[in-house]
Amino acid sequence: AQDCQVDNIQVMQNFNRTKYAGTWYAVAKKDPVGLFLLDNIVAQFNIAEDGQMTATAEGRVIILQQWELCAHMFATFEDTYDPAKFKMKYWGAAANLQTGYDDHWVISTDYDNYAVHYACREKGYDGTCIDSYSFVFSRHPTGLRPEDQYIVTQKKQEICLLGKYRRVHDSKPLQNFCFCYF
Ligand code: DAO
Repeated sequence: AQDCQVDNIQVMQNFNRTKYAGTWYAVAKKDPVGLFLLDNIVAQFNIAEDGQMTATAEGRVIILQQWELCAHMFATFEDTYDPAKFKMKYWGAAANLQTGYDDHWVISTDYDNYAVHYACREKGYDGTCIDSYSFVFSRHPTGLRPEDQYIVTQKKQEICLLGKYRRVHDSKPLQNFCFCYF
């Protein structure tokens, strides 16, 4: 059983950022307080020659309570003592989009099919997370393969977020909404 202490969350062992690079489609998301990215979320991770990780991402957002648009986001990652734990600075291509500085932890990935991401924005006095968000990513725009469901469900449970995700890949066909492709 897990104690839900943020400090005790197990992340990916021997994380290899080069194998993680490339395109990931979000298939499920646990939202933070002040939800931003709704669905049709695609992230592209890049590793520079000096090893620095950056990302671009796009997704459907609603700004000013009514305007639906495709947000184009940028992120740079700072390394920490753990190769699977980064600090992520992010901002939007347009001024009305969200900016921030979040954790970006890779909980589990096989690099070729699935990845489970986690970010805790605020820890409570008891050490558990009171404002987290998490993406389940797939390499495939069609979603997770059935054989990856078990490990993903197990990881959701380990980070104490089982049952808190919504599906985000099929609310609108990817090809029809965000056409600002990489
Ligand atoms: O959608 O409510 C939310 C939180 C996510 C904000 C961060 C999005 C921009 C950076 C994406 C990089 C890859 C995950």
